[in-house]
Amino acid sequence: MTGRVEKGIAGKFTVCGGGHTYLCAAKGKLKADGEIYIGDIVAFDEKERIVTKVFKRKNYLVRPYVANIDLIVIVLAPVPEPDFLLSDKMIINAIMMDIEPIICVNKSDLGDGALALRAEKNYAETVKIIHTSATNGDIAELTAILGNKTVCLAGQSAVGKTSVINALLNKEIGKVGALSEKLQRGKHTTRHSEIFTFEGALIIDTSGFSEFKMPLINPSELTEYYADFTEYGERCRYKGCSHISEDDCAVKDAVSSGAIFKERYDRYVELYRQMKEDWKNRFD
Ligand SMILES: Nc1nc2c(ncn2[C@@H]2O[C@H](COP(=O)(O)OP(=O)(O)OP(=O)(O)O)[C@@H](O)[C@H]2O)c(=O)[nH]1
Ligand SMILES: [Mg+2]
Ligand SMILES: [Zn+2]
Repeated sequence: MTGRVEKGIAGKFTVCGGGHTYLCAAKGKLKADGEIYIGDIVAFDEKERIVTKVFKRKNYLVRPYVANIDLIVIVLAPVPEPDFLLSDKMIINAIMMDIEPIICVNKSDLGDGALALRAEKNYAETVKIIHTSATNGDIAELTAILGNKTVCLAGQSAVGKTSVINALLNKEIGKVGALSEKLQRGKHTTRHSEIFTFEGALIIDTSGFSEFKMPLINPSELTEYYADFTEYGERCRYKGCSHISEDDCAVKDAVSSGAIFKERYDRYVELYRQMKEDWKNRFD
C-alpha cells in the first residue's frame, strides 16, 4: 500500500493510507535515523506494518524535518524576542527548495503592533505576511491560505505554532507550553513533527528551534534570494556586484535612501560574511 507518514516517534511511524492509519516500523536501511521524513510518501506492508520504500520527495527541509511541502509558515511573535536572521535563513532555504515561505505574525493580541510593522518593513516586498492570534481565535488569515496545500508551521519555540493549530482545529492536538519566566524563551514543548488534516489541507506542527545551519552556497549567489534587491541591483556599476564593498552600488544607495530597510540589508551583509567563511572552508 501507499501512504503518507504523519508522525514518527522512536522508530515507529504513523502512516495514513487508504483512509486508515497504521503504526509501522521501517525496513532495513530505512531504520536508520533520518531516513524517513514526516510528509514522506511511502510504500508499506499493511499486514506486517513495515515501511518498505520512500518515494522520491518533491522537496524536503531539515529544520524542521519534513518533506513534500507546499508552504512553510514561519511564525513570529512579540515574545519570545523574534530572531529575524533565523527567519531570513528559513526563507532562503524554502526558496531553494521551491517551497513558498509565508510570515505569520502571531500573538497579535499582544503589544502595540510594532512587530507587525517590523515584519512589514522587512518582508512585505518579497513574502506574504499574515496575522493571527491563537488566544483570540483569530486565524482567518491562516485559514485563507491553506486551500488543499501541505503546510508546515515552523519557528522558534513558544511563538504559538501548536496554539494556532489547536485554534484552527478547535481541539487540543498538542500541548502548549509557557515561556520560561526568567529568559522569556520557549521550552521546546512540541518534540515531534505531526501532520493534521484541516478540510482539504494538511497542516504540520513542528518543534521550535533557534539554530539553523544554512546549506552551503556560493556567497555570490546569495543576492539571488533577495528579490527585493533585484530592481536596484540591476543598476549597480559592476555586474555581479555583491552589494557589500563595491563602488556605485545601487543597493547600498537604496539602503541609504531608505528604499531598502537597513536592518534587512545589515543581516544580508552578516549572512554574506558567514557564507563566505563557509565557502572558503568547504573542503575542510
Ligand atoms: N497572548 C497570546 N499568547 C499565545 C498565543 N499563541 C500562543 N500563545 C502562548 O504562547 C506560549 C507558547 O505556545 P505554544 O503553542 O506551545 O508554542 P509553540 O510554538 O508550539 O512552541 P514549541 O512547541 O515549544 O515549539 C503559550 O503560553 C501560549 O499560551 C497568542 O496568539 N496570543
Ligand atoms: Mg508546539
Ligand atoms: Zn551592488
